[in-house]
Amino acid sequence: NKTEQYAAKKLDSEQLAENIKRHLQQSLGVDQEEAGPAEYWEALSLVVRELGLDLIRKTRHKERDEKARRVYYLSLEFLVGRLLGNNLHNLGIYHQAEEAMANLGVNLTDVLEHETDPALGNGGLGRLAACFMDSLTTLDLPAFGYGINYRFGLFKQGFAGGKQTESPDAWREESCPWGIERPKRKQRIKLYGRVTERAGKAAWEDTQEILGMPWDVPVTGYGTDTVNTLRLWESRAAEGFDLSSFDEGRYHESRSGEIQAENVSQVLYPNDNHPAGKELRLIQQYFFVACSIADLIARYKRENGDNLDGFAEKVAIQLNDTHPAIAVPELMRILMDEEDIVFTKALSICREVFAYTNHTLLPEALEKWPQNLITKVLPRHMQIIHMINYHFLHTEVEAQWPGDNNMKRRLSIIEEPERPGGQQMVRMAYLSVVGSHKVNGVAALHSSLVKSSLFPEFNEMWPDKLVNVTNGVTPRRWVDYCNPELASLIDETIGKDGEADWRKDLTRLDAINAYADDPAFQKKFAAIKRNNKVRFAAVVKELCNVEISPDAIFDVQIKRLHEYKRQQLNLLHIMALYRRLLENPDLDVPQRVFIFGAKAAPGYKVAKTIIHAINRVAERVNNDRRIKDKLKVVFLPNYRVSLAEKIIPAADVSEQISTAGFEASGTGNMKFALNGALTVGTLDGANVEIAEEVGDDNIFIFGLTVEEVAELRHRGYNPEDVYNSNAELKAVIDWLASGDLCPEEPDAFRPLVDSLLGGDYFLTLVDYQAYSDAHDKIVETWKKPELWWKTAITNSASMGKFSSDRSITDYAKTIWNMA
Ligand code: 26Y
Repeated sequence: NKTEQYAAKKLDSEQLAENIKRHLQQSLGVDQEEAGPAEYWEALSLVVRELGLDLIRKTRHKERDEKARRVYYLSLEFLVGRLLGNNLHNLGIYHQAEEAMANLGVNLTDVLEHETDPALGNGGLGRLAACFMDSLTTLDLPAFGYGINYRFGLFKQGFAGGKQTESPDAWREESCPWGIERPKRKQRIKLYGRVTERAGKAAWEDTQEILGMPWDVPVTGYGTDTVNTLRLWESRAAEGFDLSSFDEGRYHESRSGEIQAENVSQVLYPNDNHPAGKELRLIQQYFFVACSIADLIARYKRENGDNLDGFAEKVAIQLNDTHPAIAVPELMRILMDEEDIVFTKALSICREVFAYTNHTLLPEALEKWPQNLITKVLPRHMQIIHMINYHFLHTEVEAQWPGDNNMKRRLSIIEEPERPGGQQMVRMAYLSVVGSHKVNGVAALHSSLVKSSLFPEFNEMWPDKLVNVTNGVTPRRWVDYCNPELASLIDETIGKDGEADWRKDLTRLDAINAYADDPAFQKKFAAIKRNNKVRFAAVVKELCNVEISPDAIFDVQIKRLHEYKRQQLNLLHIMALYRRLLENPDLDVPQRVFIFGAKAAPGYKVAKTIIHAINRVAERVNNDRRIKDKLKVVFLPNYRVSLAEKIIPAADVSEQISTAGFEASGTGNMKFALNGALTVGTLDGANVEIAEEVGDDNIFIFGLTVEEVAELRHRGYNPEDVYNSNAELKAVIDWLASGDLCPEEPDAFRPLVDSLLGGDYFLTLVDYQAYSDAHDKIVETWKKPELWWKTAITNSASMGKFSSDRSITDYAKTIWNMA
């Protein structure tokens, strides 16, 4: 059977040790005696990279022979996390590597901690792309990921007086053995310039050019020899770039603001769900899209010859949100201007090739670019967008709603200004829908809202276009690698060989449900959770200098800071718990620790205020002896993938408390439940499906539903009414507003208080009491350990659906036509 045969597994610890020593000496130039954990990390990474590159080559040969369709996943973000440990696990040589290191006198766990965690993404969307690459490879699907090799990843977060500080994340400075440059595959792309007509054809001229240098990262899968490529582009100045514009005296006013080539791949925009609308961001999008499309066309031609007739059969391109949507006019441009294919045929090729995933319904997160900006940076693309729009409106919309100009205006890819003097805007989501054959949401509820609220007219025009693919997470990183004790317990209980391996078929976990009531199994499961909590408590001590007891309930909310995710609801409730304890210090309640991790977009004022407030409350609560350690609050700085790997296995309670209708899916919710945490959550995103899988008794659902939210908004809602009718809520808001928590800046929390009392768009106050009641139920359950562990085990055992392998299989079947 295949899982036993794959190549890397044949390496034993002695061979590994030899290879490590060879790289120490020959690649790093250090003697064994001089080497510390950092050098060992690099040497072992080079060994694994060697293996990876060898397998990439073999994968490429195999794919060339099989001539199957390939999927190209285009994403501005790949939040891959640390790679060494995960690759060792996937390749099946973790234990050999551990032994090899031990024989060399070093501890592998220490070595792994020396890897800088690449933060090439903001949050959920970027992490999903990384889980998908893992699954594509594990499932042996021919795939490339295309993105940007940012020099600076997401900023590093610190706290000063409880406020967020940001510093640059120069993650490659240390050394990054994963990527290898491929100068042979570099691309040259154009920007700016103008379009003229030559012999009846469009010519894009007077352009500036930049180079894209590909940087390949091997992506391993579990139990397979397949290794795919994550190809990240780095921008470079094309030689002559500056000189030629100087010579021609083209450095006049309108061009003086232009960017330097190297700037393009310099920094990841730190906004999650809120576009900055900057020219450089548009250039980033076009840069990586143009490099990727040129690269995949060149590959197609190498393998299939110059005729593009069979292109759509061999190529599937998935757009990770609208960020790479400029790929639609880019492929059109190449097909029409360079391959002489007529417009209608080019459009039908595009539609067969592209599919678009929507990750958000937040109106402010939907990308729109000023038409003038696109005209300036990509003049030919703007023309093509107009051609697509004209065809769409006057042929397709006209056929569906003859003579309905209002409908044409509503569905136009170009949004007309509401006020005179306003700008025309290009709606990137509409461009993506019109240019694709399938559009998917990321959880059942979200996808139904995409149909009913976001794109109802498109759904009427093209009833089969809008579909659902529920998100998933890779069980390799999110159990096997981050929670090895749990992984072994599962192996011991249900077997791990071949078919039985839950790492490859997560639905196998269902067999664990038979043990949910078993006292012996419960004991083992609880012991593992406790070990994880002990280890995590040491991390908290080191990072926050706060002592937390592993016997307390660890209640965790980790995700980007956003008002719709409602960290403020969690905060208000903690403040109330503290007050309850002050009123009655002998209250018979279990110890609780509330744990936060979250970065706020640097320009998002209210989000930053929430961080500041949580930190100030934490400081007060943690230093108050009157409450006898019954309550602790910690906010871990610089939340990132490698911290998530330590937090999630140690969590008892998972906070998934977004306003219903706003969290498209969530993926942290899946990771927590998989690792045996109980969810307190709203009926939002994938929480709905998690509740279906675990059963209503095994999850703490509270709060308004999507329908109730709509109804309340329709009726009209005054937050002051809730504030005045709930004494506890009123007291904590007054406390926040009083300045008591931040005497040197008494108005510090005003923006938060104003957001709550002046509109409360995310209905935090409305859901407060239900949330508090849900927490009371959590405490009741905690007081009955057999019930608690039964519930926790049921959660773990019922997460089979949420493997990213299932998600990718769904994509392959319903969207990529590959399975
Ligand atoms: C336009 C730009 C500013 C922008 C940048 C990043 C817009 C959105 C984003 C990121 C969105 C995102 O991460 N969305 C999340 O995607 C996850 C994966 O599908 C979902 O689980 C999660 O609910 C959703 O918020």
